[in-house]
Formats: sequence, C-alpha cells, structure tokens
Amino acid sequence: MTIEPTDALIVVDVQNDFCPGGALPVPDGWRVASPINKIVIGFDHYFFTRDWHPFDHCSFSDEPEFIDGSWPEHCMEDSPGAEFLGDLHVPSEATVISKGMDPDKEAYSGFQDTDLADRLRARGVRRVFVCGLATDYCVKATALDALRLGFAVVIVKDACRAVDNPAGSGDAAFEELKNAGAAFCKSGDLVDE
Ligand code: VGL
Ligand code: ZN
Repeated sequence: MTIEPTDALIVVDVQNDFCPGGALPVPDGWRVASPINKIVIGFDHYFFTRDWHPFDHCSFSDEPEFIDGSWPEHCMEDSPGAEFLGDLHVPSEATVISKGMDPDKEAYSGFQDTDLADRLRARGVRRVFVCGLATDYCVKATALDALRLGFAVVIVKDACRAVDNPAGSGDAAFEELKNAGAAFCKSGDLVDE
C-alpha cells in the first residue's frame, strides 16, 4: 500500500489516561505507540486528536460503569493524564486537535465541534488513515464521521486498541466500520521493514 500526498494520518487520543496507570486504561493501549511511530513520518499530513475535558464534563461519574456516558474523570485539560503518551512520537509539524471541551456534550469524534475537516480539505486530503484509542469509541466515531464527510478511510488495525467492554465491542466496531465503507491495513503495509 502506497501513501499518497493526498493521504493524512489521524492519530486518535493516545494519551496517558487511556494507557495502563491512567484513569481510563484501555487494555494494552500503550502498544499502539510503536506502530504509530513507525508510520507517521511516511505521511505528508498528520493530525493528533486529544480528549480535552473541563473538570465538570458530563461523562464523568463517581461510580463509572466504563460504558458510554459513564466514565471516571479522565483527560482533564492541562492535567498529566491528558498529555500524549511519552512513548508516542508527536512530530513538531503535527496538528493537535482538542475535543470534548464543552462540559455538556460528549464528543468522541475528532471532527465534532473542531476544524479538522476544514484543515484536511485545505490541504487537499482525500483519504485518512485512522488509528489510536479507543477502537470502540473515539477511533470508531472519528472514522465514521470521516466517511460521512466524504473522505476515504483506512483503519490501521494493529495501531488501535479497544476498551472492549463488553468483550467483543472492539471487533464489533471494526465490523461496523467495514460495513460503513472503511478499508483496513496493518502498519507493516505502510513501511519497508
Ligand atoms: C474515549 C471514552 C471516553 C476515547 C474518550 O478516546 O475513545 N473513550 N472518552
Ligand atoms: Zn472522554
């Protein structure tokens, strides 16, 4: 698979709180850093989204169920948990997209209330490769929005990890994305190894 100048990489929410030791750890979440570091510089355009919540965000619960709408406090703006994972290489030319900043609204997608679509179009991007955390929430929502907005979408499967609660929701998300028109690849398909 060849990366074209009209391709962009979207790295979704690879932040401390979504990795082991964080507030909302995605199983094996840290493992996405290595494949992402391997592929990022092959792209002419890369965007890194981050969950960036105010302290009173509506998804925060004192008794979290770890399902949609009921999460522990996580990725509070400017907190250590909201920082990108230390192992992740974020190139200095990367565009960082913050989302979930409205206390009253959940925002899983990197396109929701952001200028991501405009920025992609301004650069002539036609296809986006999507990866990161978590497969069954923010990766899925971001990729579905990209498809709706008219971008071709490729999911870099080994560079994604799921919350997977209930078990199987990560695979179900891949299935839903396939049915919506997404294609799939592995990080190794994008680099000479
Ligand atoms: C996410 C749960 C809550 C994600 C964000 O990045 O997938 N999941 N907030
Ligand atoms: Zn969140």
